[in-house]
Amino acid sequence: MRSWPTPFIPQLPGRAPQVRVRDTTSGELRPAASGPTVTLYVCGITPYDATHIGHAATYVTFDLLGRILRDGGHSVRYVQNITDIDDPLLERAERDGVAWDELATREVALFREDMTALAVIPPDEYLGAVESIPTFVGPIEQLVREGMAYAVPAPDAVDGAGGAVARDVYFDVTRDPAFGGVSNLDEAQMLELFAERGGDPDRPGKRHRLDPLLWRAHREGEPHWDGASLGPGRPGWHIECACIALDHLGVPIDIQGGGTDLIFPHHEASAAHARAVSHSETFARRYVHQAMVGLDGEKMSKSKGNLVLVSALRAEGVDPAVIRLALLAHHHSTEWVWTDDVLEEATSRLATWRRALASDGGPAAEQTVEEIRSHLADDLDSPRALEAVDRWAAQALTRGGEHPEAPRLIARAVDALLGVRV
Ligand code: 5CA
Ligand code: ZN
Repeated sequence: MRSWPTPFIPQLPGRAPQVRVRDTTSGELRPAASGPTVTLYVCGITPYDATHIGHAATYVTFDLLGRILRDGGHSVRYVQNITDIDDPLLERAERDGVAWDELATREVALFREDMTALAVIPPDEYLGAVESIPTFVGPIEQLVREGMAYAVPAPDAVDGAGGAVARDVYFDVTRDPAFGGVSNLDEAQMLELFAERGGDPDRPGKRHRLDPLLWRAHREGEPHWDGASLGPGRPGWHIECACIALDHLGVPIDIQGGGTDLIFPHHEASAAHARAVSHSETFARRYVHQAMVGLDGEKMSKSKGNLVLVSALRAEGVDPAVIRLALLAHHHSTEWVWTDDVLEEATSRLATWRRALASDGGPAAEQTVEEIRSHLADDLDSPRALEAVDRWAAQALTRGGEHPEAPRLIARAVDALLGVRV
C-alpha cells in the first residue's frame, strides 16, 4: 500500500544518548535499541472512520521514538499495517450503505493526509491486510499441521467443496506455555478483555474460551479469499500483524508499538502466533504502549463516536504544528483528556516559540538541544522537552542574547527531534 511523503529532517550537530523506553511487559525502563538498526512494528488503523486525536497521539509517539533513535545514529526499519478487512469495517459499511473497500480506501487516504500534515515520518513498509492475505494462509496451515491450531465446524458458513461443512480455524492457547507473558494478566482479566475487544469466548466447539480466531470461513454476504486447504474465508485479526511483522522485519523485532487498548488480546495473541509460526522464543524485545486519550470522560473511540478528528481541526484552520504540540505536551504513558484548553495552550506556545525564533540572535542553544535530546531519550518525555524550549524562548524574548546562530539551531532541533516546524 502506498504510504505518504517523508518530511524533511534537518541534521543536527552531536547525537542523542542511548534511548530508553518503558517496556509494558517488564514495567521497566529498558534500552530501545539492540543494535545499529532498530526494527519497529506499530499497529495501524482500522479504516472505518477518520483519524482522531487518540490515533494521532499513538503515531506521533512512535514518530518521536523514530526521530530520537535516528538522531542517536540508528537506522530505523518501520513497518505498519492497515486492518482493511474486519467486522467493524463491514458493520460501518453496511450501516452507511457504502462498499466496505471503498470506505477503507477513503479513510486510508484521509489518514495519509493527516499523517503528512502532522509531519509523521512514514513507515518503510505500509501493508494492508487484504493485499497480504496470501501470505497468511501458509502460516495458518502450518499451525494446523503442527497441532497449534484446530478447525471448528461452521454450519452457518457457505459449504465447502462437495457440500462439506466449512470450518473456522482457532489457535490453541493451551499449546503455548508462554501465553499471557506479554500482558501479565490473570485469566479472569484476560477473559473480560477478550470479550470486550473482539474475541468470541462463547463460540461453541472452541477448546479454550481464550482461543483466538485465525481463519473465518466464508459467510454469505461477506467478502472472502482463497484459503487453500483452509477453504475460502478471511483472516483473524492477530495473525495479520504477526505475519506482516515476521515477513517484513523477522524475529525478534525490537519494538512492538500501539495503544494500551491493544495489550490484550491483540499483542498477546499476535506474539503467540508469531512465536509459534517462527519457532522462536521471543517475538518482540520491547512493548511500548501509548496511553488512551479521552474526550468527555471516556476513551476516544470510533465505536463510541466521541471523536475529535484531526481532519476536522485542520478544516477549522488549526495549524497542524499546534495539533502536534498539543499531543507532545502529554507524556505517552499518561492518560489524558482532550479539551479546548489543550488546544489554546499549544496555540500560545507555538506563537511564543515563533516570536523567539524570529529574532536575529538569542541565548546559546547547545545546552537546550542537549536537554531536548536527553528528555526524549528518557522514555520519550516530550512534556519536559517542550519545557526546555519554553525556557530558551522565554530568555530570548526577555533578555535577548548575543548568539546569532542560536535561533536557527533551536528551530532545526525542534523540527528534527519534535517534528514541529516553526
Ligand atoms: N487496526 C488495529 C490495530 S492492528 C487498531 O487498533 N486500529 S484502530 O484504528 O482502532 O487504532 C489505531 C491505533 O490507535 C492503535 O495503535 C490503537 O491502539 C490506537 N488508539 C486507538 N484509540 C486510541 C485512543 N483513544 N488513544 C490513544 N491511542 C488510541
Ligand atoms: Zn495490530
